[in-house]
Amino acid sequence: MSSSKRGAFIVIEGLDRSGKSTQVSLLRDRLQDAENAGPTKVVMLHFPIRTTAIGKMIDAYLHSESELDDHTIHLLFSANRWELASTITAHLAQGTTVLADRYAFSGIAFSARKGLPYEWCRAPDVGLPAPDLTLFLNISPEVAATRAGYGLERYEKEEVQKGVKQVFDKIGREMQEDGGSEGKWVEIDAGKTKEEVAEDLWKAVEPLVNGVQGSIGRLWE
Ligand code: NYM
Ligand code: MG
Repeated sequence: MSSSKRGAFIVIEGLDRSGKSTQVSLLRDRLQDAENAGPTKVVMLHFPIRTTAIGKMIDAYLHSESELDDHTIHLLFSANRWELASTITAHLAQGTTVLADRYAFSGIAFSARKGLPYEWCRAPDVGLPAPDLTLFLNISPEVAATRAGYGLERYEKEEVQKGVKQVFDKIGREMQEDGGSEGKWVEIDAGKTKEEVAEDLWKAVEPLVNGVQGSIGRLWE
């Protein structure tokens, strides 16, 4: 990698049971032994990061061990990203690829679904390191529900996922129209087989494997 390049920041988004976690792991492995590039250094983050003090509060909420006001939990999810922001930036500057399983887009989608204003939901994430590429694993809530059953976490219900999908679709439309500081948004058909989805993801990611030019963007600035 030439010294003028930095690592790429790649985000994978999608509904629960869209195959995200599987695909993120496959993608990490593939990035690590990308042939032409030589081994790529990759760091994988899964938001929410449940090990920090804030992450533990989020985890308790998701397991319904605590009740929190909708605004409060929204801000905690955002704070959980901000506590990793400088780590992300440092990795990118060192030429490491950062692969995130969920990011600010999940934050907006899951909270706006509850009726919180869209702009209010977006505001706390303004200025976070912006992904170069966001891959949205597109699956209908109906198909997702037929996959091995939902877990016991809050939000893992078909009617919730339907609302979340509507907000994700709005985010996708805006990102595709705008093409601004928040990087590229690419939809991947996640209803295909695991292998086909992995192949489609790889096609989108491969151009970034050798790093990217230019400084790190800031979300919605
Ligand atoms: N979630 C995740 C939010 O509601 N807001 C956020 O900002 C993020 C990052 O947490 N149902 C929700 C989406 C999921 C849940 O995520 C846990 P996962 O990827 O299932 O561990
Ligand atoms: Mg989940």
